Amino acid sequence: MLLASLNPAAVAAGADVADAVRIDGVTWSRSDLVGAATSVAERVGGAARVAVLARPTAATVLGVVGALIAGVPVVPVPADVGVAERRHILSDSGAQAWLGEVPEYTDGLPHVPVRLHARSWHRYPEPSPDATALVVYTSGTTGLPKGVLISRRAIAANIDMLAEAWQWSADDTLVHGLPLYHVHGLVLGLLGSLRIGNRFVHTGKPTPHAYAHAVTELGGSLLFGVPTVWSRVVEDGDAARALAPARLLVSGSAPLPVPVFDGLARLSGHQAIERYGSTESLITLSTSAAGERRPGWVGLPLRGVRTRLVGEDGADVAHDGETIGRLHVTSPTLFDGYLNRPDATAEVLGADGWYRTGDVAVVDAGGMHRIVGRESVDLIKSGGFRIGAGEIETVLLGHPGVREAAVVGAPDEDLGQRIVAFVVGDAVPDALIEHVGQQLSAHKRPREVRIVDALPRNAMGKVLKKELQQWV
Ligand code: MLC
Ligand code: AMP
Repeated sequence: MLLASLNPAAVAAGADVADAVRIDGVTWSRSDLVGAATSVAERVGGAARVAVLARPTAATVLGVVGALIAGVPVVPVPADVGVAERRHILSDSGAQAWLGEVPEYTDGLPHVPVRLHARSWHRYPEPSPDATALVVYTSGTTGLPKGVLISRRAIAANIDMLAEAWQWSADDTLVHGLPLYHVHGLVLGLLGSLRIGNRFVHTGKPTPHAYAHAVTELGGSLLFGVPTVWSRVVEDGDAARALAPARLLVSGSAPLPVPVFDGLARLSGHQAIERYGSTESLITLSTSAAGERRPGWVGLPLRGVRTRLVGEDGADVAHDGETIGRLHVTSPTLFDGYLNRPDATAEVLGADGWYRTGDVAVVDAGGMHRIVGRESVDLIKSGGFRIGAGEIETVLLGHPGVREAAVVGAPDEDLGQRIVAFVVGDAVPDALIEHVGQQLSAHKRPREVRIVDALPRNAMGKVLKKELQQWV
């Protein structure tokens, strides 16, 4: 069973926990969560797919868990989504209803509210492990985000692999304040907790104070964050020291800077676990609770994962800790393709079952991996969010005051990278930032728009992004 701790028979037999899930001021016991989510399942059963506006609320938890109990794939929609992105996600995914919170614009879809106090004790058969659990939209270098088909089998396998690596057990209290529309917060954080049976605390925003409070007041033991979260914890100092009683601090979704790793170790006494993955592959590499944690390195393949480092000529490169190659992975956790996009799927997922991650890495003789960067400058990671330069450029070009646009990721101490747009035209920068937020998501807004006379281009007319990065 995917959400093993929610097995109704076991819960009815007494396997209950009074504070299984805490989110947005609501605390669910495990039996209340089973009863309420099953009542949601009864209302969506038979739907092909449902959209959930994934704000960090109890309604989102019920919507996701209820749909999973009924075997209905969930399309998590970013909490801060804009018009164009929302329309694309709804039409591309074929979602038949909004489940959970009422979005501001329903785009003509029916809305199925969830009732926090309703209960049902109906028993649903466990859906096939091959069935799609989630369709998570994620950015490519160009175009609108693609729907990644994630099976129930992949999620279950990933959580079990991580449980082994991190000695993650029902005794843990997992804490995070990350979005519930991406793998990190949703799959690992929420679904992981409901599979393992540990207590789950969502802090709302992942502020240093909230993390410290969750450890000191709620017994938080296993803490998840993107590097921006950990860097802000270190900046705070007191918050970092307050994390000392925790068991494990885990960082992922973007590179954890070495000074942040060192700062956490100095202040909290914890060497953070670093793990690496993607929406398409789930988490494939990690350091472990019992093994070496090396700043700047993301660890070893999890059980069942194999990796290859491929050189320019297509041959494997040496595992000498220095030679850089393209990272390919194969794993029981890989996605089942991009929804409606066999072309895009074939570009990254070979018939041989290897996923071309788009990241470049080195591996040392002991199998430890270091992520060196991405193959494409057009995939930006900002605050742990994956953002395509192309989708922002397309939206900018849709503004009447923009003739040409090019977007780059500039190095940023807090966010890893920050989005900077170079524009030829007569638009006002703030209006363009606002325009992107309205069309895409708030977190895809450029931090900075620079109006320039011309973009640097090569003889073929292609924008020289590497050169633009020097202009920042
Ligand atoms: C942001 N702001 C802007 C702006 N961008 N204002 C004007 N113009 C812009 N361009 C505003 C925000 O709205 C906010 O306002 C304030 O500035 C601070 O914004 P911020 O710097 O972005 O910080 P914050 O909102 O606190 O967000 C930081 C963060 C967030 C770390 C909480 O980036 C985050 O949740 N990241 C997690 C992403 C994630 O989960 N990725 C996992 C992908 S899965 P105000 O008013 O709100 O303060 C994956 C697989 C794997 O990668 O391996 O895990
Ligand atoms: P996403 O699809 O949002 O899941 O983003 C996946 C990408 O995030 C990966 O392909 C990497 O580029 C990056 N990433 C995730 N974890 C790490 C990490 N620990 N170190 C470096 N990059 C990471």
